[in-house]
Amino acid sequence: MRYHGREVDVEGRMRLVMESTLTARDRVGVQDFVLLEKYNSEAAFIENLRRRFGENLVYTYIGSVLVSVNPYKELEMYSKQQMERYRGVSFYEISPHIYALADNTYRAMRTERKDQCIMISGESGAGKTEASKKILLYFAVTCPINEHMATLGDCLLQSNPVLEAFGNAKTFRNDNSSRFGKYMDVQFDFRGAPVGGHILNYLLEKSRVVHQNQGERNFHIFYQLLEGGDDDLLTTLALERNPQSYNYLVKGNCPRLSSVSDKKNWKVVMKALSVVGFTEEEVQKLLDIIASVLHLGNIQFGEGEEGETYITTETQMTNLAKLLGVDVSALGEALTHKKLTAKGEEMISALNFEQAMSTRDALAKAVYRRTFNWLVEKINQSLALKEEIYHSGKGCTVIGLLDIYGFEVLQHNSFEQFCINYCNEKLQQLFIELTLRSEQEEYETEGIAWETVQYFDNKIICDLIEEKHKGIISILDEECLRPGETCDVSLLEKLEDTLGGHPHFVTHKLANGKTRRIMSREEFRLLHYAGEVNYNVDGFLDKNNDLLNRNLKEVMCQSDNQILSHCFRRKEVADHRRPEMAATHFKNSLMKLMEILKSKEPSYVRCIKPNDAKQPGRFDEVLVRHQVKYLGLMENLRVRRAGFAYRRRFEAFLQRYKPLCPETWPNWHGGLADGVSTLVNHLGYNAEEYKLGRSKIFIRFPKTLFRTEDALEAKRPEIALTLQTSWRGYR
Ligand code: AOV
Ligand code: MG
Repeated sequence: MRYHGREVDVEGRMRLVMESTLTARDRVGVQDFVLLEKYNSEAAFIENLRRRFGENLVYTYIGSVLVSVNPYKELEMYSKQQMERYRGVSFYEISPHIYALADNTYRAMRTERKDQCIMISGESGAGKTEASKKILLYFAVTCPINEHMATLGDCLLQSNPVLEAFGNAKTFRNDNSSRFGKYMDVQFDFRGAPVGGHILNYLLEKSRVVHQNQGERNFHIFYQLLEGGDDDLLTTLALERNPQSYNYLVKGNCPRLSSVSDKKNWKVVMKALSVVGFTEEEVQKLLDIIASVLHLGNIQFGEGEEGETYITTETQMTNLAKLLGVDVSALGEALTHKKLTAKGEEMISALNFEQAMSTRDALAKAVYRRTFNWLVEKINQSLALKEEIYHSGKGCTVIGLLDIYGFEVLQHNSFEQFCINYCNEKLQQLFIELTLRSEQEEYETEGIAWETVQYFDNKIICDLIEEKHKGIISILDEECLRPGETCDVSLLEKLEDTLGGHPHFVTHKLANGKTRRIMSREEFRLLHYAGEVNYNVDGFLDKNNDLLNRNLKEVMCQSDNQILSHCFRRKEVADHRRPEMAATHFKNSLMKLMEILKSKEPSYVRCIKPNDAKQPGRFDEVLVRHQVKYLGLMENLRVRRAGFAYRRRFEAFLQRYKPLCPETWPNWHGGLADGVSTLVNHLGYNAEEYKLGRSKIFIRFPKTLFRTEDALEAKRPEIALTLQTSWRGYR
């Protein structure tokens, strides 16, 4: 924030701002909400966001948290020159930027030698993935290079187009929506050069492979292949160019996007695959699989007189088996029959029409999901830290980047949205825990009495979902395991019995025995931190069970496509234990993720979506207010301001203001705390205005600091030289 040509930051540091670095445009509103005069007013908060958004100033701080509003247009602020501008400059010295956050995190890692993580959150389409890419680009461009890993930066960057092609899709909310969660570690050597990377991926939304809602699309790669692949390639894969010829691509009725060129992206992805280290053969095998999924969707069944099913599309079957690298008759058999083991004996039973259709879809989903996991594994091999660096004894430090799928409410919400929104609850919970905790800890270590800020703690919703025995996931698992007839509706009844009356759980049943008309009998509603969502239980049990018939697995593990034989292992077929259910597996992987994040020093980017139309220049206040509310930004601000807006280490404070007191000028020879005390007494601070902690002075009101700055300004001619050295020297 600017004050008489100086900038004051939240840490209580104050420094001169070169007039040339901040233009008049940069000064629109306040660039740190902490400096809002009416910091308690949501209206003032939103007005500040709006004004800055109007000037394309899409970034604003709340202390060290970066708030970002999606501009929905390319801004000229991400150039290499801009990166240079932010390099090594203190956080608050120039206008807020994602590069400033990246740079600050990087330097904190280097100077404190502590692992960092950057958590990016916000609802679907708010700009998380774009933010994470910009951070990665910043590291790739500005960090030194380790000569043993000269191409690592490229690999890190090029992993993105690959993962996006296979893991992103157009949804109602976002034309490039991440349909998987991603946590990426970037490892740096002792000189700060990136030397390795590792990606953890979370629950790909595989149901999209076989079904898309109206106006949505399947994963990008399918359309890219059909648009961009040359004629020879398509002939080898026995594909037609028109996406509408494929059952798995027609449901959303959205073959093309105005915002995306599938043809151009095809080239980008093919190039990226080679940069990341995929061999030509691997790419060929990968495309065989992608094509096979399309063929699989076109396999049709007929029904015999006795209810048995048979395959009616023989040409497709032949193409399919060839691409999957499996025996055509074995595959046909496995798509129409099920192998059961009862009392130690194997039995074969014919599938009816419905069962055959869902078996076919289950295979498509399994093949796609496993191939996606293989992709991530492959990328990880390319990014892996070289042994010699690992063992060089000088230890690496890490910056983790978390970019997950954002909170989403669709017209029809199912198991996938339930998992996605649960994941967002967990992340919000961590934000609350860490922002409040770290603030509280600072007051505690400094011995300062702290005023509690009231906030909504979403732990109650996390518990509702994940608590042992009585949480939704536990009940879901129980229903999946219960012998006898279970169905999605019986699940809903069980949920009602156990959770009816919970303040965040609602169904059509009212407490007085009447029914709530506006809700269907197949839905339950969760009152999430970010809004209400109705989930339709249809398909919950199947999706959670996530089973693939054993005879299909047997066929697949004999594939001569190396990727598939890697994805379907013989030992899995031999293992008769029941694998973890999908939701529980997800829950456990999220728990691990939370531990990883907690072990690192966190920074936050809070992304806001300005409108639902995906359009530039539109700032929908109602929508923004809702996000400001549920992201807890006002509370975040209040916590930052609770009592003390600024804090500053004794030595820095003394160094800067010592010219204002004859006893401390030019040098103070006593203890630091005494020096600061002498100085503020001389300046006439009253007890209300400040507190001395153990190593820092805490100043309650901005005006106190402004007054002191004014005094310094008045003395400036005398002390110009000292000043310059003091602010430059400080970090
Ligand atoms: P998300 O990651 O938060 O949604 P994205 O990062 O994919 O959202 O952003 C959605 C779209 O908004 C992008 O495709 C861009 O068109 C635009 N956009 C976002 N940030 C910027 C920016 N800084 N500059 C220009 N355009 C931007 V999801 O993955 O759906 O939760 O699951
Ligand atoms: Mg995303």
